[in-house]
Amino acid sequence: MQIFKIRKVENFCLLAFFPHAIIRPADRRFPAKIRPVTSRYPEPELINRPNVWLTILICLFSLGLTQSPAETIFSDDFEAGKLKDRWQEVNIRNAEAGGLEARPQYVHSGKASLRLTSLANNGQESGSQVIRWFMPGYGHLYYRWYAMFAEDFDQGDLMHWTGFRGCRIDDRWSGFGRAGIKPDGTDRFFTGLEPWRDWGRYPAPGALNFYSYFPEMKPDRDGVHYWGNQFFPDSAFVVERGRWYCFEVMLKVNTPGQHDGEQAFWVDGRKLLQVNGMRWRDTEMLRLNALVFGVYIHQARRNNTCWYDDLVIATHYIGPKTE
Ligand SMILES: [Ca+2]
Repeated sequence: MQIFKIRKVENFCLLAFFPHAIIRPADRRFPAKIRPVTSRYPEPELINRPNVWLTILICLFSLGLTQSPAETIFSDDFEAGKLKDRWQEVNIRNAEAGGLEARPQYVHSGKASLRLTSLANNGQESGSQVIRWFMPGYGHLYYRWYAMFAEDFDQGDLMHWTGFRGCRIDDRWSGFGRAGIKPDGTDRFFTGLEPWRDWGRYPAPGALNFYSYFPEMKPDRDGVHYWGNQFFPDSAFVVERGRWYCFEVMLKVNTPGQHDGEQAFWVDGRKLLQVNGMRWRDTEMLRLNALVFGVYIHQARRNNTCWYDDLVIATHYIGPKTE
């Protein structure tokens, strides 16, 4: 059974971490189009009625009949090529703020990892992030990765880390931005795995929890803002600095109209939290289709670094590396 809390968050703005959520140029949108059948290949009448096919496809997705058996949809061990070859957004301001890491003590396997640093910014927000989409999206996914926080990591109080996002299948940016606003069931959902210091109760980086946006989330005490609602294991898991962990997160979307969505996370192969009964969405137009790796700190007074390696995103449980 999870402990459910509402985080009181002041004076922060995710929009700065996701600048493209503010400026949404037309070329970043990918409207779903139904390609008309050409006269070159005459088709039966049914095929000339794309709404019928669309309805059938949506029904199949609803019934889970199109879910492939077990599929790895993306992986990155950060060994080859450039980050931009595999991540559609690389929001790393300069070399100091992150990139591929080759120093062996900061690599989990092979010869390279990903380093992300939140640069000191006079107590103002600061972050580095990479984003990978998998459009149009999935209904049930896991992502497994290794990560290590620097020995001197100390975010102060508030930060954001990694997260799955649900965007509309016709707008891959719909899941970004709008911090403090409750999703309406058709625009977005989000769940981050994050360390939480609870205002100094836990040593940096803090205790792991889900930080989630969904249509039934609870408001802040001011009754106006909706900051991410937090889900904790029964026993707090406080992340240690300077060592690698294997993390894994599962998210299952709900059937529209039902509370059958889920989320769960594991550390080093041990399941620490399972949350059932989630209503993430009210339409099939909203699916699980983006992953963000990032280090974002609300009041950045110093540099804070985290390393990532051996990421796999799959339709099945992955677990720690065995070789
Ligand atoms: Ca590697």
